[in-house]
Amino acid sequence: MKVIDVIDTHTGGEPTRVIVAGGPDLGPVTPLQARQLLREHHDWLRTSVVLEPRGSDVVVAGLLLPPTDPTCCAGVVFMNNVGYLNMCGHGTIGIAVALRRLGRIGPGEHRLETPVGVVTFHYDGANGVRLDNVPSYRFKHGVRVGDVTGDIAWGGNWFFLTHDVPCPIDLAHVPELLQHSNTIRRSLETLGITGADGAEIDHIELTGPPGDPANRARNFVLCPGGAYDRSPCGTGTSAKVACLAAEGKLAPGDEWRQESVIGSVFTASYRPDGYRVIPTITGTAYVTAESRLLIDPADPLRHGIVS
Ligand code: PYC
Repeated sequence: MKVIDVIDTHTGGEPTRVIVAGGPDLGPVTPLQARQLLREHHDWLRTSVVLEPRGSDVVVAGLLLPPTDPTCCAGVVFMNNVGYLNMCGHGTIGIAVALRRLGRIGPGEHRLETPVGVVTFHYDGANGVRLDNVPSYRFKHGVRVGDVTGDIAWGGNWFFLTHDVPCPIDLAHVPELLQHSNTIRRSLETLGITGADGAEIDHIELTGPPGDPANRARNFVLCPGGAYDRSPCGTGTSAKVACLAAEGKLAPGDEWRQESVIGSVFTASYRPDGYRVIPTITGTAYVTAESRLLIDPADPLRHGIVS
């Protein structure tokens, strides 16, 4: 029987399953190297942990790694139902509270290695995390995709962001929001519209008015595997503030309160970094379970329901 220890958390409703022990021995590798090794040789870990029957399409997992940079508290590789992410904002907030649960960090500043660079975060000792994300930027403005117009931006993942939304952004309209965002994603592919260096745009972010007037906007984010983000999406909110900065609609240090489709909130701001910005994202995460996953060699679905 193979045993994998996980800590489950949620950040604004979006789950992160933190893999603490039981993964393959990858040696002293960076998260970028680890991601390649996992993709090529150990994808069973992702499919077993994330896919049904143990997981679901919504789960993002984060494999904890020993840091290769001694100034970092850990390394991480994020993965979902279809593959591996570059960076994950809600996941980083979940990782922080899981590291606390493990007794590996206390309140204060910490650094975390990810496949797209080191991110720093401030942990408040309870559930609050303030994360300085990777440098983010608007790549293209006013891009026409079928019936909608939007921007392409990098926030640690590639996003197409648009205000052209055919219905209110709320839970009652999730089927229409999924259909609309999936249509945009397919059109981007068909039209050959990409991020920098031909990178696939695998996140679609729809923006509308907030439900709570204390907030600035509400979003709906389609993730690469077809699920929608229950949180306001850390990398998506980073892409959003990069676009607002490029338009001159948000000054450095000013606060942007971003609501998700379920009404959970991240607070964001940024500081300039040349042509890019460093977004700061603040949110809360809670531990929901500490579990031991068992992989029985006799189980034909031991590595998940893989399509
Ligand atoms: O919070 O960055 C994020 C994220 C990416 C995909 C799901 N959540």
